[in-house]
Formats: sequence, C-alpha cells, structure tokens
Amino acid sequence: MTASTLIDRYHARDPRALARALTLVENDAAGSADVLRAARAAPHRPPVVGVTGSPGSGKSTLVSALIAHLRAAGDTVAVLAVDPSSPFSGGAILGDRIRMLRHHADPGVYVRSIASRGALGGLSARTLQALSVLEGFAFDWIFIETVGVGQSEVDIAAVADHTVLVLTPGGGDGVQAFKAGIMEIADVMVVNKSDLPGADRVVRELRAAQGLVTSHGPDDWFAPVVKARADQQEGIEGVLNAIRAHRAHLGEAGLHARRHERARFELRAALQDRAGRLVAGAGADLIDRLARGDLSADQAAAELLQ
Ligand SMILES: Nc1nc2c(ncn2[C@@H]2O[C@H](COP(=O)(O)OP(=O)(O)OP(=O)(O)O)[C@@H](O)[C@H]2O)c(=O)[nH]1
Ligand SMILES: [Mg+2]
Repeated sequence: MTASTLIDRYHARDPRALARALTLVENDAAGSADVLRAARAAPHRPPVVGVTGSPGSGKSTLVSALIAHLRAAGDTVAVLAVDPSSPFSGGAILGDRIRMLRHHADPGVYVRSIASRGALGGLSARTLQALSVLEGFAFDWIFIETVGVGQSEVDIAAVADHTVLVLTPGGGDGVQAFKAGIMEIADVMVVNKSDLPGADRVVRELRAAQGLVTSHGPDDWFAPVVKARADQQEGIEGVLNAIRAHRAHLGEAGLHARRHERARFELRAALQDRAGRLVAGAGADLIDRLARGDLSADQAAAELLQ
C-alpha cells in the first residue's frame, strides 16, 4: 500500500488503514510524516482523556465502564493503553487486554497498546504521534491509560485535555496524592472501589485538602471528586459529567492552550530522544575527558551538539 493509498483509506475510516498508520508512526517508518500530517490536518477534535492512578486502582475497569456507557449512547471510542514495559508492572498489559475484551467485537471501539519510554512510564514522542493518528480518525472519545508510577502521571497531564485521577479508599491514597502533589494535575478525581470501607472519608479528605489550597482565583477549576464503583458500572455518568464540565470550563481558549502545552511536551520528548541517541554515540574520548574533569558536562554537551 503506498502512503497516499493508505491516507485515502485512513480518511475513509478503514480500520486496517488505521492499524497500519499507527504501526507506521510508532516505528517512525517511511511515510510516517505524511500520515501524521494527514492526521493532524483532520478537523476532528475529540476529547482526549488521560486516566492515571496507582496500580490496581481500577483504571482499566473504569475505562471499560466508560466505554460501555458511551457506546450505549452511540459514541465511538479509542483507547491508548500505555504499557510500562518494566518488570514491576509487567502484568498490566495482559490484564488490560482481558478487561477490554468484552468490547473486542465492537467496531466502534479501538484499543491500542503501546510501550512506554523506560521504566518510569513516561510518554514518548512516538506515543504522541499515535495519539494524533487516533484523533484524526474521528473517534468521538479518546482515553489514554497510564500506570501512575513516576513520570507518567505528570506526562499525561501535559498531553491530555482532561486528566482523571483514580484513587481508592484505604491505604491513605487521598492523603498520599495530596502530599505527592498529584492532586494538582487532576481535573477530575474518582474515588473508585466505593464499595470498600472508607470511601466517604477519602472523598471528604480530598475536598478538605482542596479547600486548603490558597490563592484560588474566581476562574479556577476545582477538580470534582466523584465516587464510583467501576466493576458494577456505578457512578460512571458522574465521571462523564465531570469531564464534560471540565471541557466546558476550558472552552475554546483553554483547549487551545492545552494543545500548545502538548506540542511543547512533544518537542521536549523529541529532543530527549535525540539527546539520548547523541549520548549513546558519544566517543570514548569525550566521556573520558568528562569523567576526568577536563570538561564540564555543559561543555561536553556543547561539543556533542556541534
Ligand atoms: N471492589 C472493587 N473492585 C474493583 C472496582 N473496580 C475495579 N475493581 C477491581 O480492581 C482490580 C484492578 O482493576 P484494574 O482495572 O485492572 O486496575 P488498573 O488500575 O487498570 O490496574 P493496572 O493497569 O495494573 O495499574 C480488578 O480486580 C478489578 O476487578 C470497584 O469499584 N470495586
Ligand atoms: Mg490497567
């Protein structure tokens, strides 16, 4: 298939062309620039919802419940499941596959798993390209699930229009989130597993913690705290309404600003990729001079860039 045939079929919403286009941009293969340009020129702007939270908090179950809800209303959905290919969360991807399986035969749902950059689960430039290809395919909604370890939850907030933080009762999850500064990235907070004891307390704690944050302007967004029981489809409408409310709050100007933030993130990711390749290819002599102290890291960097 030539690049232009592929793009024609992609525009015609052929699912095989979508899969092909995604593989192309994920591998930075020949023709990927053309595909990417076509995807980004598309007029569609589906909401991009990032879902993050501790391992096992119920992110995949929640996304699956949201899909069921949206499909019932006739909306199409794509999911980008970012798999941190690290040993300590190695089981995630299999679990995701199994949980999303009930949507498997539905052509209105597309699930794509993609490896993340390194053990910290950060998003790579290629992941963002895949996201653009999904956006251009005119899905009504796009969800990105990342495991909330290290870099990924900060990354997701820079990339998504709406960041949903999934918390659970017990384990001091709410307080933990507050301390770690994770609450600041959340546009919507979901207290999932509300069937477990302590859910109402976590909700109260989160709301109280929000109240402690000073210097709020009149236009500031207070992330709604929504209770849910994802495995039973409970509270899902509330989560969707909170996302919709945040979209309305952002408005055109806010969404525009988020797109620019994403572009900046993508540029940084691309530069980091390039820097990594430069360092990998650095001569032994340069490394030796740096190690001996003949050269500062800054000077060595300048030399590499030349
Ligand atoms: N009791 C209870 N269990 C739930 C609820 N939602 C999800 N679970 C269960 O929690 C477990 C983890 O759910 P997942 O959806 O895989 O969680 P996750 O956050 O995607 O996990 P990772 O991707 O591995 O980080 C599963 O056994 C779910 O069935 C809930 O509302 N209540
Ligand atoms: Mg999961």
